[in-house]
Amino acid sequence: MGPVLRISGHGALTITLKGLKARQAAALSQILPSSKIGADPHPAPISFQREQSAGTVPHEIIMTGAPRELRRLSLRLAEEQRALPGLADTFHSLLDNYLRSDYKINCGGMVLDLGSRTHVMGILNATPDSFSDGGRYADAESALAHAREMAAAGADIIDIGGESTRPGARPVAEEEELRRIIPLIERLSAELSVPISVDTYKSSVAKKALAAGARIVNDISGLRFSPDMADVVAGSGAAVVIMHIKGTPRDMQRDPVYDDVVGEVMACLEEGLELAARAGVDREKIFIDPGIGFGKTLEHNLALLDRLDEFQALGRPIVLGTSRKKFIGAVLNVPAPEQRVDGTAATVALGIERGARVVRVHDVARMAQVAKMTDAIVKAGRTQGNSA
Ligand code: HH2
Repeated sequence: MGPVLRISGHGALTITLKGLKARQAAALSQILPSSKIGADPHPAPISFQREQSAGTVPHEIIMTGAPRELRRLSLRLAEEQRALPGLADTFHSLLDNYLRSDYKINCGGMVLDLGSRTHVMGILNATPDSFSDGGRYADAESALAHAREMAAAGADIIDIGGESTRPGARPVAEEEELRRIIPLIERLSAELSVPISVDTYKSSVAKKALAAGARIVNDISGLRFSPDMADVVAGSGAAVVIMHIKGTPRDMQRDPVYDDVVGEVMACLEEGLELAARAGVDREKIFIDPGIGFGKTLEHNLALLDRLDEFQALGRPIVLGTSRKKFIGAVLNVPAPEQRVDGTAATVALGIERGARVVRVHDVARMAQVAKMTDAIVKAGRTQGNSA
């Protein structure tokens, strides 16, 4: 029998440093080969690649290595403060954020331990026109029954919405949105032991929902559509989901264009985090969400999913909302949303592997199983020593 060769991409991370000045790139190039040295008898080396750029063009360095080796490199960089000021801190916090999984979110007094397992957010659309389940839970009794059923099936959060934000949807008047959701929030927050989240971008609705017992504000506009939404959240002690959208539900699917969809969505979420910070929202209460289907083509959605792990660099837990969405129907050629459950399962499993900590889904019982199975696999990988 000949030699056995094995290769695996598992456990290696790639860090790209852009915009370096020539002397910084030169200083880093000096350090990088020597960062192979370590106490480990079989250190995984850091490989690096320096983009050759002429004159004043910023340099780029791409490093690939095991998390433990990159951590060692960050210590080595700290010794080079003079040549590379601030780089060690940035590098260190980037790694910390990327590898962090111990999030505990205090939602108005109820704590979600996201480090223990992936959490499932069950969708309750109290609307006549949602893309997948519009009209099914428009009357209070069926909505309450469905929420109870989702909680019993393993939902960790119940997300209640009174306005569809599907592509092309028109806004609903505030009074109508309140009429649809407030009685449900009052009943369910008193009855269930899981937090209730309110899916709204209107600060006036969020305020009343929080008073009625909601503990999370899920804002598809990332605090942008209502100027005082961040203030409402800050003053309440509630947690908040900052989601990315390009445009408004009405116009978002009219030919959305990005140069670099992941980079642009990340930058927008970062701005949302800054906006929240300025209003005094506790950063430890914030979830981020790339907003699958909100101003994105099929290719954009697939790229966001494939590179979802990059959002971990923002240091906040990722919510992923792919459930039954149109891009799944486009890939599988399945027009009926309720027949997109297997496709949803694929996105949930892959999303968790890429770092999603909360999955927002219609089919709670089935996706809770998918999440549990995926968690077990991911955990097995971690205990085999891929962590830093
Ligand atoms: N997607 C929808 C609504 N709210 N919130 C977050 N955080 N992430 C999402 O991806 C997301 C969301 C759209 O789905 P749905 O509620 O099922 O449909 P509709 O807007 O038609 O009610």
